[in-house]
Amino acid sequence: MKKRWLIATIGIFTLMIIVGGSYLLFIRGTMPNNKQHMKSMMNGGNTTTNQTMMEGMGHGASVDLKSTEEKERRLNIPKMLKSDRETKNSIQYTIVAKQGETQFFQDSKKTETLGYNGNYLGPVVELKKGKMVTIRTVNRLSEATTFHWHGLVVPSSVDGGPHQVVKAGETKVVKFKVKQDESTLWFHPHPMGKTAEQVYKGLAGLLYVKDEKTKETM
Ligand SMILES: [Cu+2]
Repeated sequence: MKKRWLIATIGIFTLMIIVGGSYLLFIRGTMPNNKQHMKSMMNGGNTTTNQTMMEGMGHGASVDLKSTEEKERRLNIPKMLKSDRETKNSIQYTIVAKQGETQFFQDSKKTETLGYNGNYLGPVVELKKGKMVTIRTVNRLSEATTFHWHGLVVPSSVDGGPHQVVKAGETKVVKFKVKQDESTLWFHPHPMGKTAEQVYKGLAGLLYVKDEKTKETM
């Protein structure tokens, strides 16, 4: 029981770091591009102060805001995952956990990362209340993983806890019905002793549950 809480706490902190980091990259990416805003900021104080302020908000790494890449960095908004097949009452997806490489800074070495259907992080998986969902989970990592649907109301037999291992190279199919109201959830691995590492290397994706009240804005 203690271990489960420990794993849950590590998972939540890791998510906070990923979300917080993305938000800071977003702030850094958009602010220098907003010339008017930037100009007024510069007029209101000296560059060093603003730069130090912005660096102080971040993760401590000193980044030269003058570099073009920093000025043009944009939040990497995850793509919607295309379904393999969709009918009125059912939808099918394929989610592949794989190794990849990501270059986080200009001139930096590429970092070994993990991702779902890509090099880093994962897509948005849209689910609709009342529909049967079939997900083909594919493990292309060199180690075991699981596919856990965090916050989704599903039977434990398909929830991808540490006991539902998908070995390296294996594919497993899970099926469940979406029974909850609209919500924003996420999916991530939950293997014994490896959850935190796999998540902070990039295995995390979004689940959007829609229902009849959901307002379509996209
Ligand atoms: Cu979780």
